[in-house]
Amino acid sequence: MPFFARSDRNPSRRDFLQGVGAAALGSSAAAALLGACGKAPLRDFSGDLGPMEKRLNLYLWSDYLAPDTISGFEAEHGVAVTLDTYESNEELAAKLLAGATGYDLALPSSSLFPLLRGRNLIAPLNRNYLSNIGNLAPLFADPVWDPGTEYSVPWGWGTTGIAYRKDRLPSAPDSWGVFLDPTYRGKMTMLDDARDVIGCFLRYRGHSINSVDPAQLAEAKQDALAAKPNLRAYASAPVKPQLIAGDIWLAQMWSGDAAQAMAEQPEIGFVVPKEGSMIFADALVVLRTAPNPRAAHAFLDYVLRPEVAAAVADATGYGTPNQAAQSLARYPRPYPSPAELERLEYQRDLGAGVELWDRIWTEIKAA
Ligand code: SPD
Repeated sequence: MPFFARSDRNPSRRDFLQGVGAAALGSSAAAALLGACGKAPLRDFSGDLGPMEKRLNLYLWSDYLAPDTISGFEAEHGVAVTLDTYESNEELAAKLLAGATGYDLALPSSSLFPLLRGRNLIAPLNRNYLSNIGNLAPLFADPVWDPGTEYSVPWGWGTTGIAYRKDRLPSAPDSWGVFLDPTYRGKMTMLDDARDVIGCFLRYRGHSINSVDPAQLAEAKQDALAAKPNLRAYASAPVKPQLIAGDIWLAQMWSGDAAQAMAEQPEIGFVVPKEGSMIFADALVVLRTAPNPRAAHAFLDYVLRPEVAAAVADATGYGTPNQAAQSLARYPRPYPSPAELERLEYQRDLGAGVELWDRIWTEIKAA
């Protein structure tokens, strides 16, 4: 099955944040910067965007830029960039659904895209300002979540696997079942992400990571509950320093974040378990309330340049959707082969099943 290429679509996206609510709204440095919730007009950016604004406000996943991505853009365009970061799709969506304004660009994962689109939170791109959009690989120019890249510019892609300390384990872990084994109790973490935790236990039991079958989800929940006492925490980006220091030996992790840790600590390895795993893509979107749409489009066009995209891929360890960047990257990550794709599943919209997933995740976290 193709993974990023358009194959099937499920437009009946439900709010996967039901139940997350205001509790998920972390305080952010941007709070002071941002305007009153929900007061900004929903704009259309199809016409002339006028002169370049002096500011650009980004809201992105943490650790997802090259050191000079922002400074290079600022120097070239005379625009002052503000960067705020988040650690999960839930955090991003909760903030946007609560009506936060002031941001120009955000970087959701493809699995979140239908919700943002369905809620009219993101605007179609104005291609008159995107001279470099043709640099995208065909696989990403017409992706399943956004046919024709009408609303999004793919940024990076990766897989979910297990990062581990080679110097602490006798051999590489090869199964999601390692988290059920108390041998490494207290030395393991899993991602603070429902799709990844429940998804991996679904795969462990031979099911799809996108299953909404109540019986299969009940099985995955039991596994997650059985694994929980063995875990130090559910943690995403913050676990990297602990893995590098040797305080954590096994961590469910996204491939790029694992590559960043491996660059600092050669005793770290990364595997995709034999049962298979998930593959994801993250893509930049322009928010309907963007106060600086011209600068937002200029940034999109800037990061679509091969050399800028290659630097991002090298710095973050994630694959680049930019075909022109592949030959420039120092550490190119080839797109998965058909054989690899048989073990990887693209995270899809859960439809109405999102309510059950959300309830199960809430119960796992509360246990
Ligand atoms: N540090 C950047 C992390 C990006 C991870 N995005 C993938 C989310 C998959 N659920």
